[in-house]
Amino acid sequence: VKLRHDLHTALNENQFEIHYQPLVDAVTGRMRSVEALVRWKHPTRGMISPGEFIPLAEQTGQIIPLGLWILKQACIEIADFNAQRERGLRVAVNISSLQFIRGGFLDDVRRVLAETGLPPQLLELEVTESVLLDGAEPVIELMETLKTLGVRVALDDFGTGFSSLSYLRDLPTHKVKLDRSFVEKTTTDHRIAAIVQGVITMAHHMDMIVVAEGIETREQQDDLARRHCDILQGYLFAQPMPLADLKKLPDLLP
Ligand code: G
Ligand code: G
Ligand code: NA
Ligand code: MN
Repeated sequence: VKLRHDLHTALNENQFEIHYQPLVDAVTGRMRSVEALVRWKHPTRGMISPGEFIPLAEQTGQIIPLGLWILKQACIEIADFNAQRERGLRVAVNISSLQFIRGGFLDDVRRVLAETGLPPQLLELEVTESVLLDGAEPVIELMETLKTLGVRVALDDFGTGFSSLSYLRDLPTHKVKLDRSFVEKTTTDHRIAAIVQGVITMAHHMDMIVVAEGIETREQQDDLARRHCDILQGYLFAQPMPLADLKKLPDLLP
């Protein structure tokens, strides 16, 4: 109850910060993009996980201003990061379903890109299957419009919801992120391995890129690379980190 109240002042008092976790090319090992993950530095409780406060912000409606702040801050910071490099790093921002399906989101994206100068091609939005709960058509339309802007959409936590296959069929997404609950078990459970292989093959036939999340061991890295997964993400390569640390990171990981 207290936390819910604190959330209101947290934005005004600048208590949020964004950490970035690298995603690496499965073949070359090079960092190609980062995922923005919000953190709350609570004045008395210390770091609070988004797993705790994002659902709360969704309940209170605070997710709308908070989500906009995260989107803009991530674009500002990665545009700043890119100003010192030859090749642009892409940033993936998690978008709550409530934020994504709300009228006005498209305008927010356009405005943030214009204000921050980040090229649309360097912005990716991560949404989960739950964006479809209130109907697919407006979501498909929004994704098509984003695509014409040059902004990509990735389907996050793939495999944890239901009807995943029809979502894959209907949504104009560019990328699927295999949930880490699958990655965890590909090397030990042959049925999970079959699903993972099937999703990768299917996604490739639909010209989609596949990301495996939660890679923690060499064995998982080798296994997913052998299955032609395109991009890998996980503690094996790097934890989410503040922008200052990201700036010190080598291009080739680990
Ligand atoms: O970073 P961590 O593993 O603690 O994140 C926990 C959960 O919070 C994940 O499901 C992640 O997608 C979500 N999350 C992290 N950052 C953001 C964000 O900026 N916006 C939204 N909507 N969700 C986020
Ligand atoms: O729901 P989403 O996929 O956005 O969640 C991302 C969350 O997963 C982040 O909170 C991030 O900290 C966490 N994460 C990233 N890599 C790993 C990993 O290798 N292992 C585990 N257990 N969690 C990870
Ligand atoms: Na995500
Ligand atoms: Mn995920």
